[in-house]
Amino acid sequence: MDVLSKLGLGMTNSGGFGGFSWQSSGGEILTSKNPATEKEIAVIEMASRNDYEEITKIAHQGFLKWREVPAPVRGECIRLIAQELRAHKDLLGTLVSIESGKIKPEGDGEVQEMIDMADFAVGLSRMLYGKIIPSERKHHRMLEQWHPLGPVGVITAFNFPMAVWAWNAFIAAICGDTVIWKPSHKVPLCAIAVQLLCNKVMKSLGHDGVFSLVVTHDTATAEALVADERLPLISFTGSTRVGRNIAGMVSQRLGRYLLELSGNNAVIIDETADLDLAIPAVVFGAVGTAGQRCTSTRRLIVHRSRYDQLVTQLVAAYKQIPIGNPLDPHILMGPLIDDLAVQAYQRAIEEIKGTSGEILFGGSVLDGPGHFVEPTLVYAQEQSELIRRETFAPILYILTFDSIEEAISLQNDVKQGLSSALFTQNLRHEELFLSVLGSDCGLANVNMGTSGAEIGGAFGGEKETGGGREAGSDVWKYYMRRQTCTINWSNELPLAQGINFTLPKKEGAM
Ligand code: UN1
Repeated sequence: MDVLSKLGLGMTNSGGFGGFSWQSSGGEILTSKNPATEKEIAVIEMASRNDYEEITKIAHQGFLKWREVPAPVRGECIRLIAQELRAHKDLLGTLVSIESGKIKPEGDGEVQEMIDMADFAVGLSRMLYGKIIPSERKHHRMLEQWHPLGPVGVITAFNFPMAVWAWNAFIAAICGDTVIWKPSHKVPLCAIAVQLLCNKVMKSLGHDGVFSLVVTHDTATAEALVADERLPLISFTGSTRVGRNIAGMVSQRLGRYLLELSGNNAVIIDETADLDLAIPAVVFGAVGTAGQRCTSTRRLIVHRSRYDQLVTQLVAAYKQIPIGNPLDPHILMGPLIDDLAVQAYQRAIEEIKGTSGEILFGGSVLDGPGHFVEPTLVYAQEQSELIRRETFAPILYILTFDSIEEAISLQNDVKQGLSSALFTQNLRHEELFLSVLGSDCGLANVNMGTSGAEIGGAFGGEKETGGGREAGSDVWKYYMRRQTCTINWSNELPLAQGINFTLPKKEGAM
């Protein structure tokens, strides 16, 4: 395929990459398939357990050198990587589309997210500030400084096959860490293409072992990575179920973890909301990426007085959503990732039919080839167990409310806490929603949807979403170790807290 060869991929690829060379020693074969056609794209030789060992050694040796490269020089490497990403944006966006089923503008958007992240990291490479803290002791200086952490394990999900790695990897790299990436085995080619591109730049600059890759669907190898004491930080994006296991394994060795897990995001539409803003935001949030973002809108909490108007407009909008080949510029919704995802969608639909839920639109699996389903609207009388679970599919549950307090309480009454949004023109509602009495999520938006966050903010959520933060703001601190230093430049040894600890004078001493 043209796109593959232009990105340096073949029909057979190695899934283990450490330093500048492929490490795969003829492991098991993984087939990458296009979810829109179910046709094979290419095959990958997965990294074996031995390959993993080799790769981790390289990443560790790489770290010992990379940590000594000045941070702004590390930033310059990322700036040059961003140039390559810009030059290959169209090709990479197409590959995202082919392998993950995202529509092409979203595929391109994902590459843009990597570029934005790289630009952010370049600036940050000159701003890894420590603090000078006033010491209580005379002629003492106290300061905080930040050191690189080590090789970092980054485990990513299929739905953002490139960007989420960049959130972690570019920040980790400017912090002086090296990175071992275990991508979802559902989208290995995206990971291999990005590795090739980044390491081409790193090789030209002579920095070996900064970005490594381990493609595997072998649980034992993945667990070896999570349990590996050589990796002080494990960053994981995926389900709460798997995240819980990872947290357990990493805590066991007193390592550090950064989790970005399931979401169950709601949009509240109050009695004053501007529906011209709300409708497109809700449709993008619920239908974009075929409902397979952790930030996808899954619940719509609407004031009773706006329900009829809203549902009429939403159903009209849903009827117009073109579903099909994600590379076709007219298409707005592509396929689900695989058959398992279709089955999860079907199970949820069956459960709705068996309860008080009413399907207002959609609810069917479309004929193959490809894992296509209809975007689905469901009226729900109450927030049932089903609605409280995250189903990674384009199903939107609509609930009604009478007071803003009730709406906020419904929105918070789930175990997940990633993203939330309120559409209103009422200042009091807006302030309440953003106050301590308001949304309990990591992301809270007003007059815009739940998905499509910018990279500059810290991204992540509370409760079962895992508590981690990735991408912008000050999340770089996760990827470094903090050191508090106190320097005494006096001729005395005063103790903190005014403790007097005077040694008895030696006998006979003057
Ligand atoms: C995810 O689905 O794991 O805010 C990440 C968004 C994207 C990132 C989603 N920027 O929707």
